[in-house]
Amino acid sequence: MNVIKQAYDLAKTEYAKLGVDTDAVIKKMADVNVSLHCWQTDDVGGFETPDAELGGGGIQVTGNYPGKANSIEEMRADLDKSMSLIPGKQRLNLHAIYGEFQGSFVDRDEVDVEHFQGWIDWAKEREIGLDFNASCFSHPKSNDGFTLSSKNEEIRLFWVEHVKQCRKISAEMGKQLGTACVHNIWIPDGSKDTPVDRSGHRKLLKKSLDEIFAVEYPKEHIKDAVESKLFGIGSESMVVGSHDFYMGYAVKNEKLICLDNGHFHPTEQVGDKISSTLEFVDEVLLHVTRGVRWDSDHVVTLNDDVTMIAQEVVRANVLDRVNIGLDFFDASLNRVGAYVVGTRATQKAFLIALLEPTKLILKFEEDAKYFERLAMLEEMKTMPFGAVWNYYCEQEGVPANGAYITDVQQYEKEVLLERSMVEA
Ligand code: RNT
Ligand code: ZN
Repeated sequence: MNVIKQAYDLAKTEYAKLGVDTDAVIKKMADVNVSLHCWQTDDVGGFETPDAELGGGGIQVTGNYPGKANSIEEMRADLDKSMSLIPGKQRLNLHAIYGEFQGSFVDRDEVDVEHFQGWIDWAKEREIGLDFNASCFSHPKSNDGFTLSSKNEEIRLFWVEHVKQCRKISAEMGKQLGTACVHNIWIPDGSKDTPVDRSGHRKLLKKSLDEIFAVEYPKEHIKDAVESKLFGIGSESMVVGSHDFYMGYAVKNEKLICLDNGHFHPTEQVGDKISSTLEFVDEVLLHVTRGVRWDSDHVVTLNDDVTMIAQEVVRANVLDRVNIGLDFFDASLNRVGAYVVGTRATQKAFLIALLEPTKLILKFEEDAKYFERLAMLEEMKTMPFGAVWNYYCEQEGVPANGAYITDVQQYEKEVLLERSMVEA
C-alpha cells in the first residue's frame, strides 16, 4: 500500500473541488528551476588560495560546523548529494572565486573561461545550467569600502576589468550549455558614517557599469542583473548601489533587477515588488534568503515572505520572467542539510502558490467580497499541500517528507566528518 499515493489521491479530490488540477500543478513544477548558490558549501570562501575565507564586504558567515568543502572536488560532491535530495531540475550559481586555479594565484582581473571550463563540463554532464557572479569582495582592493565606485581610478578600473572578465565567462557558459547564464553584479560599496559625496560615488558606479556593459553579448548566452541593498555591516549610512540607483539603471539600460529579500527594510515585501518591477524590466532575478533582524542570510524556510514571493510570481503568471536564485550561508549547521532544507522550502512555496484557486478568489475580490477572499486565503493555509509535495518528490525520485534527514546524517558520518578529521 502506497500511503503517499493514497494521501495524494485524497488531496487531489480536495483541490479538485476548488477547480485545481493537482496533476497539472505537478507538471507545472518543471518550470520552477532553482539556482543553487555554490557558496553555501564553503561559507563564501572560494578557492583562490588554500585558506581563502570571506573577508569584509558587509556580508558575514557565522558558525564553524564541521564538514565545510575545502576543495572543488568536495564542493562538487556536496552539490551532487544536495541535488540528489531535491526534486526537479536545478541550476548552479557560481562566484568568480570558485574557479579552478590549479594552485597558481590568478588575480580577479585575470579570471577567464579556462578557469571555469571544468565547471561547464560538470554542468554539461548533469544537463543543468550555470549562473555566475563577479566577486567584488574578500580582496585587498575592496578593503577601503569602494570597488566599482572607487575614486581611486586604478582600483575602479581593476574591478571594471574583473566584471568584464566575469561577463565573458558567463556568456561562454551560456553558449556552451545552451541556456542563458544570469550574471549578477553585487558590490559592497558604501559608507559606514555619513558621507558628503553620495553623488560622486553614484556617478562613478554608473560610469563603471556603462564601461562594463559596452561589451555586448547575445541575449541567449547571458542575462545581466544588478543587485541593490539597503545597508550592510560597514555601509550603514550609505550604499552606493541602492534600489533607486539600480532600478533606474536597469530600466534605462534593459538589465535584470536582482531582488534579494534580505536587502530591504524588514517591513517591505519583495513579493510586492515583482509586479511593479516587471512592468519596466523584462526579467528579474530573485535572491531568496531569510533575514533574521538584518540581512543575516539564514537558511530559507517556508515563511510568509517567501510564500508571498512565490504567490506573486504565479498569480502574475511570470514564471518565465523570473530567475529563481538562492542566497543564504549558514556555517552553524550541516551545510548540505541547509541546502536541502532551503531549496525544498523555496520549491514548496511555489507549489503552494500553484495550488491556489486564484480565479475563484479573484472573483470574490472583484465583487468586493472581502470576507470571502480573506476566508479563502485562510483556508488555503490548511489545505493538504504536503500530500501533493510528497507525491511530487516521489515522482521525481527523491525522498518525500523528512526522509532526507537520514540521508544527510549518513553523508555527514561518511563524508563530512571524515573531512574535518583529516583537517584537524
Ligand atoms: C550580499 C548580496 C550578494 C551576496 C552573494 C555572495 O549582500 O546578497 O548576493 O550574498 O553574492
Ligand atoms: Zn544577494
